[in-house]
Amino acid sequence: MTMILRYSPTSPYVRKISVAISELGLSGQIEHIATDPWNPETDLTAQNPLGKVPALITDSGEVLFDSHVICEYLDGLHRGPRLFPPERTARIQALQLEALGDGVLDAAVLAFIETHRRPEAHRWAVWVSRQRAAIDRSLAWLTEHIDLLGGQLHMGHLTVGCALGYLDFRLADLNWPERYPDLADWCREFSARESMRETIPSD
Ligand SMILES: N[C@@H](CCC(=O)N[C@@H](CS)C(=O)NCC(=O)O)C(=O)O
Repeated sequence: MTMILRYSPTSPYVRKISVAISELGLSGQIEHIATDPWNPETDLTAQNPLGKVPALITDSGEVLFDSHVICEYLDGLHRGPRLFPPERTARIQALQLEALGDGVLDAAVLAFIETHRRPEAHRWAVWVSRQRAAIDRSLAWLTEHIDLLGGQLHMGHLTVGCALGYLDFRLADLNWPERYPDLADWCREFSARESMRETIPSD
């Protein structure tokens, strides 16, 4: 069985998939197609109407997006412990943490685009501050709920790990590890996983 992952190497949402693939032992079943979603000529839009990566083409030709849906699909293809726990309370906790990690990523991507991609004359400082404030509140929330980051690996842990990694990659000036040392300790330990080490983003 071979699936195709349309990816960009710096996308943190793609990193979620790559970490999941590694953790689930599915690496041998995935072919990769590098895709620049910002290229106006891209054929990605024919497969994902949103024009975003990641997109996964299953072995039956079905196209799946976004990162949550793809991970849930991959989680149904193996026999090991689930990234999406079946038991209700554990599942809601995992989904909640995944939503928080995705929200941090959304805010970080918006702030990065506003600061580095938008023409200078059109940049809106209030918008950037709003995104950075959302990130800060989320890191404070994670620190208050640090216990949720323990236990059996699930999708929430994986997404928070990718989100914190993206902050280091794109918003290093936030200096978040200094301000949230408990979270930084967790992140250091989590980032030592093989799946995280083999997916470190670079330009
Ligand atoms: N919610 C989506 C977000 C995907 C996303 O925003 N991907 C970015 C790359 S980091 C993208 O393709 N952006 C192109 C665009 O917004 O047009 C997911 O979880 O997969």
